[in-house]
Amino acid sequence: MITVHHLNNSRSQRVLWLLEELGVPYEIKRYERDAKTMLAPPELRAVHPLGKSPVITDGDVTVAESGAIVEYLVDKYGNGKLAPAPGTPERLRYTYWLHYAEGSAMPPLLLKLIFGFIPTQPMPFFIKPIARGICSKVMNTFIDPQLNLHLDYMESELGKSSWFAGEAFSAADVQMSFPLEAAKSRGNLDASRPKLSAFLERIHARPGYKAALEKGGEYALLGPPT
Ligand SMILES: N[C@@H](CCC(=O)N[C@@H](CS)C(=O)NCC(=O)O)C(=O)O
Repeated sequence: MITVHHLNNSRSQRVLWLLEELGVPYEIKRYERDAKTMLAPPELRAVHPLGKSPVITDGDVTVAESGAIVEYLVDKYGNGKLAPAPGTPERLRYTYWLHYAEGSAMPPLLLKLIFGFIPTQPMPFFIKPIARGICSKVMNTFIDPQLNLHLDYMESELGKSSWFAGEAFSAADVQMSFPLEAAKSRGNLDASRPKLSAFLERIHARPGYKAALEKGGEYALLGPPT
């Protein structure tokens, strides 16, 4: 039996969704973020040394890192589902988006989270305006322009085909859901990008997505922009 080590409000929601789409049974072991630091609890390090989510165990196999988990599950349990045939142009696009989601799209989104967080932290009163000034400069001159560059690119790519890898829904779309949901919740993705907005609406309407959400519990990335 596959166990998903599931951290609340995290990327492991995407793994639950993939398993629902594949129709593979699984169990969930739940972990709660520290309310102050937002870090995963130390027990997750007993499963994998980095203690990050997602991580799955399948018998005596442990797999961490979302992209690797997606590849493992689709290869082992997909029976040809959710991945374009090897050697096709769609397969190359599939591999590209599978890596792009964490390798290129997430870093500026993480920076946005951190640089938005710094000015809210306790610090001597005379430092606060300086910290706020530096963070807003980095946000305006680097982070938001980079995010817009990526969002424009993704918007134009979704103008070429219905889904990221081509005309068929694939696990690359599952992998791409997290950066797009994060971009929406961080205020960078709105109706001015209709293809990406429609993509989010389409995935959120899928029965597998809804079933995973019900099982996973709270997922703040679907809430109002923060
Ligand atoms: N690139 C990794 C990122 C893993 C990651 O940073 N996960 C976050 C949750 S979305 C986490 O575990 N945060 C809590 C912590 O760092 O302690 C992946 O896709 O698996």
